[in-house]
Amino acid sequence: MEQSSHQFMGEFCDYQSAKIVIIPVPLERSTSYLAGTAGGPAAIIEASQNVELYDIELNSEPFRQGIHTLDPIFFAENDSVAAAFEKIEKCVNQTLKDQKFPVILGGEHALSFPSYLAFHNSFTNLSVLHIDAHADLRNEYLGDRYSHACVMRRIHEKNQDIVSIGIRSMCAEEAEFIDTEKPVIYFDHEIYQTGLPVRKILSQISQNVYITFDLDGVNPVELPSVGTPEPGGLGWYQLVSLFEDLFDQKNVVGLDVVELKPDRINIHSDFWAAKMIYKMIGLKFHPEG
Ligand SMILES: [Mn+2]
Repeated sequence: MEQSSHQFMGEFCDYQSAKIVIIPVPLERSTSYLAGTAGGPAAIIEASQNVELYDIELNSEPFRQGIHTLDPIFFAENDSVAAAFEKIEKCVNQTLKDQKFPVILGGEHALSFPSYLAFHNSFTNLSVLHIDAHADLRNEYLGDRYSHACVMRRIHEKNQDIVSIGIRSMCAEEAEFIDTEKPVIYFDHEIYQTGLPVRKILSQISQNVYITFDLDGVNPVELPSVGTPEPGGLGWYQLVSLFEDLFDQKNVVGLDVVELKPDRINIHSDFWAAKMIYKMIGLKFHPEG
């Protein structure tokens, strides 16, 4: 395998032989507080060059399953939302047609809607595991129905089979929606009290799972490089143990990791994201799992 710094984990595998396809999606159009998520995919790929190929807990080198990194999806400045979303959905759809395990790197959380649509049209019995500080259930935000702040509302319109974890910030409209629609949400303050009830969570998830992972769900002390660093949040080992059981018991069909807003000071955030993605790939293709 040839080395390449544009490849996730620095390991090149041709598309045909790869089981995993990394899709960089530098979408940034509706970020509300701090800008910079367009740089997320490149920062994750750069940081991944320094993640060890060997995983201690898995006692394996997950890259050997074959990871192919696509060129970043190109967005023109005058692309409409519809045009941008179509590019994303098409690209994800192609990888699913080709029987790959897609890993989508954001970019802002809005991209999870078109990405999810590709999975929605390819799988039945599909749940969405949503990790986030925010409910993202607004019907519209600043007049925009396709804002990052509305992404779970749009997904909910397609599929109510959603479990959200780590939520610790939302508006009154969202609270009302939750009261009426009763989506499954594990609020961060509840997790703080009781721990993460992994068994219960898994019992609420269907056999096929799409993960949408907004990195601001993580404690910002561990991972500060996000647009809206909310106090509280999930920790590395909490998430790793959730993922261990999830990947073991369910069929995770793909995932996105979004909202990294890289800066040169908090470079450990990029590393956190890269290592977690590699961990999830390892758990997906674990020889014994
Ligand atoms: Mn968020």
